[in-house]
Amino acid sequence: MQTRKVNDFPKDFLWGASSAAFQIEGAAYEDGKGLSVMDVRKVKPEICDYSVASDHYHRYKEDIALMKECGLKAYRFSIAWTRIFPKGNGEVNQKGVDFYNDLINELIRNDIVPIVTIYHFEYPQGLVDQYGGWINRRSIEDYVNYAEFLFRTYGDRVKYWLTINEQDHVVHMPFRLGLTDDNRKEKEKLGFLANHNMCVAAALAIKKCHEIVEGGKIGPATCFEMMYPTTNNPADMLATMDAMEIRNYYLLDLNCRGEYNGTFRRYLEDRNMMPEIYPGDMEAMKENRPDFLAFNYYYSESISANPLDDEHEIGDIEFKLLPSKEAGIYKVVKNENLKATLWGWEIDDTGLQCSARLLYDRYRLPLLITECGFGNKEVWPEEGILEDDDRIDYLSRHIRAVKEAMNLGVDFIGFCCWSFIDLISGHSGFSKRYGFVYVNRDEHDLKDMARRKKKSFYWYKRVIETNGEEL
Ligand code: BGP
Repeated sequence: MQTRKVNDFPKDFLWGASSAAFQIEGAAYEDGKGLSVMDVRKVKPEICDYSVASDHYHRYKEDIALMKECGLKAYRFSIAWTRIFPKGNGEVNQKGVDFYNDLINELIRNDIVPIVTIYHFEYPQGLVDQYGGWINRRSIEDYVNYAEFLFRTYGDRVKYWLTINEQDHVVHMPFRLGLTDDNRKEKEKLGFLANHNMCVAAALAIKKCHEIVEGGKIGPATCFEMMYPTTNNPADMLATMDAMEIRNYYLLDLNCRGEYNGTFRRYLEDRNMMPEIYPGDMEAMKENRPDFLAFNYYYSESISANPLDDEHEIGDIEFKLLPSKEAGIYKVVKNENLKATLWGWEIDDTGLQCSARLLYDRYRLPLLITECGFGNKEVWPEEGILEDDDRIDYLSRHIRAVKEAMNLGVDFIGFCCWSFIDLISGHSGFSKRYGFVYVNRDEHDLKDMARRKKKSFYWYKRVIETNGEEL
């Protein structure tokens, strides 16, 4: 809806940026850190591994000084579970504990609010080796103990906590559970078992946070893919509603309402994928509601009906990393109205406004954008600075979408761009950059790792200075 006036951002809006430990820190084998599933994952030879990343572990002070210069109000980062508990449980690694104490103190000294993700993809390989990881009930206790340790150690200074990053992606990507990539159909079933255990674990961590951290706020950080019916054929609308339930809302309904919604329950039962629910599981979720809902938003999807045919039966799924086609339910198709990034992610700021309004309508929780950004191939020019106008355009539109959603009553806490400095992409190594600050390294040539401010750095600084007036 267009209105005569669009309200300003509130004064305490958290202008921030995001990262994840394994993508930024490096020092993967230093100071007692244990191995995570990301460390042991075999990457394609043309792509770098996570061992050095952006070397933030050694250069965090320099990076925080740049954040301060840019005017960041908040920094969302994750704690590497295996720096704290190298095997996932048992002995604590003091050097890891010290690192995050130093990082948090440095942020606070620079007036930057720390927002901490407890677990961002890097599940301890030790727990997979001990008992299979998330697919075993024992995982619940180990996650809760780890979270409790963080609350007791850092909770005096960290007031914003995120339980699990993109649990929905973990569910559908076996390697993130420490499982092999073969037999994806069977892995879907295990994924939903892991999902249940993660939901119980997150709910119990919320309880602990509320008990331990004075003034603490905690919520999930999900990935929300806005979905549109491709045509006005009612069958496409139905397919879109189904896809939204089984790809987006299934998890948030568990996290925020403590329920398996009707469509999702039927979906799981029909495919013999319903996990066993133990006494107290659903109560734990119902009784421990998050304080806010964080979400990562990059693109939208166009959905068409996908009726069963002679070649496909119920349960047949095709993946493009995530499920992209399910027989008898839906398929993702190209949206002819949108441009896309080099990786085919369709750029859609309107989709962000739609997502925010749908989420706020359904859960009535304050929202926080924990990731939003534009990945690109970039080379620092011989003269001048890198002019990343596409990134500026992308972010400017998406921030405006948040402003417009707020104008219509949606409650937002802040906006964290992905990312502040260049870091390793989840699937495309160092060739897909997201930062306001260029890190001088290539896929395999580490060069000098110097930090260089791109044009977007100055743009974001101005956005923050004007509290979103100048976009
Ligand atoms: C999200 C993850 C991040 C980050 C981002 C960009 O799914 O939470 O860790 O990687 O996506 O994705 P990519 O790096 O694949 O472009």
